[in-house]
Amino acid sequence: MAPEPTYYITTPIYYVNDAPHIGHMYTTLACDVLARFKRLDGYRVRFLTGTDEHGQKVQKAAIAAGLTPLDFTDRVSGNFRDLAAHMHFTNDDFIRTTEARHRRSCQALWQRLIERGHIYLGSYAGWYAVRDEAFYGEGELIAGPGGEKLAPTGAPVEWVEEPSYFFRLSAWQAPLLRFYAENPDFIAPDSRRNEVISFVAGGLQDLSVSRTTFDWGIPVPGDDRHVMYVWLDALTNYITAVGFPDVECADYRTFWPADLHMVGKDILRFHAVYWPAFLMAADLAPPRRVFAHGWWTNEGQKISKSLGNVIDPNEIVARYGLDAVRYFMLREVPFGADGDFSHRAIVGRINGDLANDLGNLAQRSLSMIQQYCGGVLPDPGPLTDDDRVLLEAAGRLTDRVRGHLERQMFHLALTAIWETVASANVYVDRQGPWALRKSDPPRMQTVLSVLAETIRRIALLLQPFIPDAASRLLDQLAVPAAERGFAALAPGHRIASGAVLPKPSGVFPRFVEDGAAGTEKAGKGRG
Ligand code: ME8
Repeated sequence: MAPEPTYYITTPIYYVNDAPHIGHMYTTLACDVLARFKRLDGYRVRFLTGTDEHGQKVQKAAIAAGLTPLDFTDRVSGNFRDLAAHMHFTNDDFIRTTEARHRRSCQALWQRLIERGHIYLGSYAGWYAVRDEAFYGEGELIAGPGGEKLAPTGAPVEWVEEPSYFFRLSAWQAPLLRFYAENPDFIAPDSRRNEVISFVAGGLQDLSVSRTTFDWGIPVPGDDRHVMYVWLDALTNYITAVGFPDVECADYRTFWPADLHMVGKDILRFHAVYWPAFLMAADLAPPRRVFAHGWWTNEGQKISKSLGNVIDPNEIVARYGLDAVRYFMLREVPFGADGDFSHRAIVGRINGDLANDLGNLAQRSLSMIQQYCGGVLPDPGPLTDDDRVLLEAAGRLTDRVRGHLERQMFHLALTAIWETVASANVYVDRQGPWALRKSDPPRMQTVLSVLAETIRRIALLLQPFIPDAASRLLDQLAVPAAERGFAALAPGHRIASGAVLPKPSGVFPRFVEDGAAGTEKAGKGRG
C-alpha cells in the first residue's frame, strides 16, 4: 500500500497587540480551505495557526492596557482562538509563543546556530520600527509628512544602540539565490518571487537577532541579558509545532518540511529570506513553498484602527452568513492581488452566484425530483450527447479544481465550478423536464438523474469552500457521510438511484437589505 500522503500548512502567528480583523481571518480562511480540501482528497493534514506573543510591540500594548504581558497575551490570544472556533476553522493545533514547548525549541535552534558558527556577538546601532518589529537601513527610510524619518512601510522608527547577537545573513546570499533557482515554486505568486530575488541579489547584511533594552522574549541561552529577536522566535513556531528539537520524532519526520506557509505580502521577506537562511544554517530543511497573498481594504480605504474602519469578522459573519463571507473573499479577488471589501460586492455575490446560480439550480432540480418522482432519485435511461457533455464537464471538474488549488488559485477553482453550474442551468432550460413530464417521462427521469449527479459533484467539491451549504446540499441528495470524500469523485462513481430524498429547502437565501423587505423575499431565487 502506498504511504498516506501528508500535507502541512501554516498561517502566520498573529501579534496579540490587537483584536483579530478580516485580514487575519482571510489568511486563516485560505489555509482552512486547503486543509479541508486535502483531507477530503485523502491526505493526512496538519493545519497550524496561533499567536505571536513576545517582543516590544506586544509589551507596549500590555503596558498601555495596564496588564502584565502574560495576562494581556492570555486575553488577546483567547480572542484569536475564539475567532477560529467561530469561523469553524479546522486547525489541528494552536500555538502560542509563550508556551514551554516553544521556548525549548527556540533555544535549541539558537544552540544549533551558535554551534555552527552562524551567530556572533556585536553591537547594533541603527533604526528600528516597533510596529513592524523590523530593523531598517538609513537608505530605506522615507520622509513623513512633517519631514520625520519613517520606515518604508510608513511605521515610525527609533534609533537603537545596544549590544546584540548577529546572524551571519551576509553569508547566505549565494546559497539563497541558488535555492530559489533550484526551487522555482518556493515563492508565489511570481511577481513576489522576482521581488525577493532582486532584494537578495542586491546584497544582504548580517541581521541583529537579540535585544537587550526590554525583556519580554525568550532568553538567549547562556546570556540572559539578551532576549531573542521576535522574528527569530516567531518563525521557529513552525518547527516547534511538529516536535522540534526532536528531529527524530514521528511528527517532525512526517510533516517537516512544511508544504505551505501562507502569509500576507507584508511579511514575505521574513519567510522567504530570513527563515530559509536560519534553517539551512541549522542544517534543517527549508519549507517547500511560501505564498504571499494581497491586502484587503474596506470600501476602498486602508483598514486601520486610527481610521476606525476595522472590520470585525464576527460582525460580517452575523450579517451575511459564514459561507457567504468565505465564498466572497476567495471568489471576489484573484488570490495574490489586493481586494476591497464592499457591501455592494458581497451582496452581488450572494444574490448572483449563490442564490441565483447555485441555489436556483439545486432548488429547481430537487423540487422536480420531489414533485415528479415522489422524492426518489430516478434511474437514468440511455444518454444523449447533451447529457454526456454535461456529465463529462462535471467529471473533469475534479482535476481542474485540484490543479488550481495546487497553486492556491482559489478564484480559478471557484470560477471552474461556477462554469459547470452555469452549464447545468442551461441544460435544465434546454431539456425542460417540466414539459418532458407529460411527453416523455423516461427521458425526464434521465434528465433529473443527470442533474442530480452533476449537483452531487459540485457539492462535493464545494465542501472546503462553503462547508455548511455544501453539506446541506449533500444531505438533500441523500449522499451518506462515508461517500463525501473525494474518492467518491473517481471516474465511474455515480449517484445511487433509488435513494429517497428529504424535502428540499433553499440552500442560499437572497440577501435582503434592511427596510427592503417586500421587494425581495428570502429563499426565492430566479424563476
Ligand atoms: O506579522 N489584508 O502578525 P500580524 C490581508 N506576528 N491580510 C492581512 C491584513 C489585510 N488588511 N491585515 C493583516 C505578524 N493580514 C507576525 C507574523 S509569522 C512567523 C509572524 C494578515 O498580526 C496577513 O496574513 O501583523 C498578514 O501577513 C498577517 O495578517 C500579519 O499579522
